[in-house]
Amino acid sequence: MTIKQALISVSDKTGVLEFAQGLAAQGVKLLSTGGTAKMLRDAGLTVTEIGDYTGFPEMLDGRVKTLHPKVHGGILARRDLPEHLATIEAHGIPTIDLVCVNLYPFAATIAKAGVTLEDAIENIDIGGPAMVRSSAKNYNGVAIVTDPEDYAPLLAEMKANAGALQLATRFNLAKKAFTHTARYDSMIANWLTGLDEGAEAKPAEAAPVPAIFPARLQLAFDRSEILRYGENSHQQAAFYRDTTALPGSIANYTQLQGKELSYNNIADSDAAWECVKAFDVPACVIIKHANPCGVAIDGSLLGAYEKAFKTDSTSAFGGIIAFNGEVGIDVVEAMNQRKHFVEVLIAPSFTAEAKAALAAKANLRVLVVPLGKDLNKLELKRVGGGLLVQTADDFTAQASGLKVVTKVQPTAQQIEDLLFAERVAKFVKSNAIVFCGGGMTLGVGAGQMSRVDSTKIASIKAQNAGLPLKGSVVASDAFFPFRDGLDVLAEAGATAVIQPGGSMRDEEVIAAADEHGIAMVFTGARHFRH
Ligand code: 93A
Repeated sequence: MTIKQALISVSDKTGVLEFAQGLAAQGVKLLSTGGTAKMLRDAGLTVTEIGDYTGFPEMLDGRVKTLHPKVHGGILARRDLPEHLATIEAHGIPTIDLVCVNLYPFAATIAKAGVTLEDAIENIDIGGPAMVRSSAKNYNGVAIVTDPEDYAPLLAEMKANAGALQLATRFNLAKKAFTHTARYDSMIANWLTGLDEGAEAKPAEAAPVPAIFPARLQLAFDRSEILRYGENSHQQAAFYRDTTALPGSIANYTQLQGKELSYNNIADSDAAWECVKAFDVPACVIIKHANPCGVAIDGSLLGAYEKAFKTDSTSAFGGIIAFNGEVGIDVVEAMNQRKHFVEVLIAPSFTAEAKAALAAKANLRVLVVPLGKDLNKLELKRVGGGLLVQTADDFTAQASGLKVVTKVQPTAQQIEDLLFAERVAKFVKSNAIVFCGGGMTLGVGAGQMSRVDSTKIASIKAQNAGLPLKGSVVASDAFFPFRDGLDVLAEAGATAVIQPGGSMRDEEVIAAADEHGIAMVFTGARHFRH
């Protein structure tokens, strides 16, 4: 389809002059609205102003410029229907083959401090989206250009095709165009929804909601990657990267080697990475199905790995492993020695020697992610018809904030172990019970519907791993609703417990701890993780 006549009407004038010059050079006639026409004409191009074209001047302060049958007839007439072509001819309406539009800057307007409602309303584009939608609907006969990034490639395609654009190109442009207007309208709807009823120019910021939850949730997940499949092979999946994420987040991984990352790999890598970053001494985290099955700290990464592996060597098989420091050859050799099959290995860096040794395992996915916190991270969960949004759980218990509630006081060593256990429990799916000792997890009970079952499972797993629980400490992600859980962990050999407290039966639970001679501390903060 050869482009003979184009209508250009843009608020963001970036690159439009070069585009118009390119079109003119290929013999395209140019139509344009006031501001755009002036700019092009000042640069020496021949442009017909839209008012001269329609025979109606732009009116009502520009509210009506292109809303005219001569414009929309020229865009919407089906080129494949002789009746349509006869109709426009009878009315003296030439076809318009390319429409280049971007809209009034509503986003920039509402972002201004002290924006008035009137200002915002005037920046709601009506004629622009009408042309974008008309053109996109009729992509069979019209090319709709809404993104300045497309200017150069389109000119190149026309040049290579005697002034024509392919159907596939026009179809892709139409998809982009509808996305453009859909986003624009949602932005307007969201902003207006955030205003009080009948409000006089009250910016959304004034609404009584925390600053992190503006009336309009502005998310920027642009760079998407199509994944082979989702959690299961019959599910389609993609990975959208948050363009505002800080470098320390998992999305900023560099893959050194190995197979393509899967949906589950990315989810588990995130869990491993967020957990290992919680420690400021050498640490190792092994994740299976989003839960830690081994976490340890030590004087060295090798020591941390050996300890983390011991927690649950069966589950560690096929796990995702993260380290919070540079991985050396010693760690790689230890993994190789015990033939530890790993899905993904993550660290902020690897020594040259370690990299060389890992290269021998071509399938092993190795990721480098810089250390660093992902501040202001929002957590999103899709539910039927909506999105649940919350800030990340950024509470970490500190020794100074612990409240001892039992007769027995915890020792300094127990406090250290309890704080370690609490950090791990935060990353275990609820109900979470984590037995720890000597800077490592001894038994992890995860994802059970009852806390007492989680406690039993954690203790059984420790027994299976041959790890004695005598003298161990326990973290619980939420309070014990009854004393039964406490009885189980005391029986297993635990001597100190960390939990948020706050149960109606706290007294009963404290009495049980005293009965067993256990030290118990309250943190005041729960770590549910679903
Ligand atoms: O005020 S409008 O809603 N009514 C119209 O008829 C109309 N036609 C084009 N806005 C309209 N436009 C918009 O004007 C375009 O979407 C573009 O953003 C802007 C370009 O105006 P100018 O060329 O005068 O800078």
